[in-house]
Amino acid sequence: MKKIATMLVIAGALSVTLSAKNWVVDQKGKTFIPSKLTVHVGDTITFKNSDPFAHNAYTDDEANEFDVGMQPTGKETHMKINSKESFNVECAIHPNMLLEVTVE
Ligand SMILES: [Cu+2]
Repeated sequence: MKKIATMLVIAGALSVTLSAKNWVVDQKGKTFIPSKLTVHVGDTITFKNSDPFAHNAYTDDEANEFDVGMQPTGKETHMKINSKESFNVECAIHPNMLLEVTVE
């Protein structure tokens, strides 16, 4: 009986782990690639920087608050989706950069 309960706990933990996805967004040519993402709560987004200069991705959304700060070439940063609220990510250095994140 105890063994079955343990197995159920493991199966439950596994399904949570498998359903959370990591999405990769590159910053290249002063553009977020891709520029649109559809994600779920619990997912993470990895921001890369392939440009030869720094970026500073951030969002004003309060529920999914996030500010990378200065991100030099080659450095990766991560954000976790905490709330079911769609938001935009912008770059504090390059005002034309826009990433639209839809949270389902
Ligand atoms: Cu930038």
